[in-house]
Formats: sequence, structure tokens, C-alpha cells
Amino acid sequence: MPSRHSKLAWSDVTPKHVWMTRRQILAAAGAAALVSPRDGRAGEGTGASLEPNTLEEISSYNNFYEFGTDKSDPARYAAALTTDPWAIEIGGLVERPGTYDLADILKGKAIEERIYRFRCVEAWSMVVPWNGFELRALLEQVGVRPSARYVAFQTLFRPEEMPGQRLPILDWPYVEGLRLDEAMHPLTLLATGIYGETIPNQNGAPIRLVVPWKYGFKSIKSIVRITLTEAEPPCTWNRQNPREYGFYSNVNPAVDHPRWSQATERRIGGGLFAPRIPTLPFNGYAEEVASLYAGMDLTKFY
Ligand SMILES: Nc1nc2c(c(=O)[nH]1)N[C@H]1C(S)=C(S)[C@@H](COP(=O)(O)O)O[C@H]1N2
Ligand SMILES: [Mo]
Repeated sequence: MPSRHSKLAWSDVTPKHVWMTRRQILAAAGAAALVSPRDGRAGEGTGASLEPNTLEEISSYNNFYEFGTDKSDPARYAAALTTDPWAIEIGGLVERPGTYDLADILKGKAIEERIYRFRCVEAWSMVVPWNGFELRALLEQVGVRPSARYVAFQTLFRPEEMPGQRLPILDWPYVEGLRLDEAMHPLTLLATGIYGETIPNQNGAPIRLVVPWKYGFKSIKSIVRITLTEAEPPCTWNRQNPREYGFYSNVNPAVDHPRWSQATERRIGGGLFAPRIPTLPFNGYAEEVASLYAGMDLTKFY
């Protein structure tokens, strides 16, 4: 993430036929209703600009430091990750703590498609058609105790399969957290797929968080533990560099990163000469989420 040289990904020069291929694939899959209820409501004006990136773009330009710091490392190394069987240990301030098999978690959960803007703190963005279910459905299933105020998440620690974890790049395992109301918000997803297919390992298989109004690093991948807590949980990037990364990390064009502007973004796949586009408050989801932060000074709680 702190990489400052903007290396060109192959996706910067994606030829038009790749888009066509994707459209054909979608047509073949009968995925006609690509426009989700969340589309085009806030922000970018035309629904056309919420055209999803190609699966190729979404799965070849990744941040997943467990597999290395280069954007191409996850696509190169994540295939080695065993994602089945998979269990999530759910504990802390819940009524029914336990180790839940992913297959059991998925039982009875309606998997929806949600087309979300996704904005990395490094000022690039994508549009991703996720498949998943609302985190709140899982939290309601395990029963949140009244004293719980935050939700803590933890990624798998398995250096045998995650070569980046053999190096002290970050304080492993990767951890993240949300305030309970953020976690219960209907926009907050647990994603298990992209484009109707199993989520690629490099995107956080078999299950990862997606919080579309926050910078990408809040959307923790390959989750093995969820803990309801009373105190604000530690977050990997905040712990790494608290001056640069706060707990909230809401997308905010008015608050720059200490080392670069957050006012605009580069949409992956837009081409070499595509103009940067303005970044929207809360990444375009202000209408849905701004009220969660009413009265808070967002320059202080960044
Ligand atoms: N476990 C874990 N989760 C992670 C990361 C990581 O390095 N490890 N990177 C984060 C960052 S910085 C971003 S931008 C997104 C990238 O998600 P994507 O590869 O699906 O686009 O994942 C986030 N989740
Ligand atoms: Mo990121």
C-alpha cells in the first residue's frame, strides 16, 4: 500500500475486446439484470460510469500483502491457498459463540449481487460486481449481546501458503474492525463471489468483507475470526502508521493522506490517458451512510 511509484498494470491498457468478451460471458450467463438497486443513486451521475471492471482487471491488480507487496503478487501466488475446508471462529460478546463451518454459514443466506465502487487509499478505484450477503445477517444469526460496540476481524495466518507472512511486512495476522452500526449497515457485505463465480483467491477467498464507503484496506480478506467487542479493536494499518491511517478510514476527498491527495482517483482499466475522476464523499454512498457520523469531526476521526 505505501508504494509511491505508480507502476502501470496491464489492465491500464486493456483492449476493448476484453470488455466485449466479458459482456458476452455475462450474456451467456443470463446476467441481464446487472443494475443493482444501489446503482447510480449517489454520485457519478450516469449509471454508465458504474460499468464494472472486467474480471481480469479485478483479479490481476490486487493488494493482499500475505502474498507479497506487488500488485501482481496475489494473482501469482494465491492459487496455493487452501480455501476448503474453511471455518470462522465467532466469539466475544455474542449469544452463540463457536467455530462455524463456512458451508453452514452459507446455508440459508441469500447470495445477492451488489455492484459497488471500490476505492483504495492509494487513489485507484474499480467497480466490482460482488456476490455476497449482508454481514448483519451473520451477526443476527449468532446474536449480538447488548454490550457489544465493535466488530473485530482477523485474516488467516498460514505462512506455508502465504509467502508474504514469512516476512515482517505487516504485523500478522491482518486485523480490521468496524463500529457495530457500520457492521450492521445494509451496505456492508461478506463477499463470496465476483461475477457470479467463486471469489478468486487473490480477492480474498473464500470470504471477505466489503465496506464500500471506506478505503479498501478496511475490506479484510480471507476471514477466519470475527469477535464482538466493547473496545475499539486494533486495525493493521492504523497500528502500522496511525498518523496516516485512522480507525474510520471513510473515503473523504477533503482529507488528504499525509503523502498524497485523496481528491481524485484513477479508475483501473480506464486507459493510459483517462482523466482522473473526482472522488466522492463516502465514495458516493453519503446518502446511505453520512448519518452514521453526524456530529463527528471527520478531519479528526479519519
Ligand atoms: N488480509 C488482507 N486483506 C486486505 C489486504 C491485505 O493486504 N490483506 N489489502 C487491503 C487493501 S489495501 C485493499 S485496496 C483491498 C484490495 O482488494 P482487491 O484485491 O479485491 O481489490 O483489500 C484489502 N484487504
Ligand atoms: Mo488499499
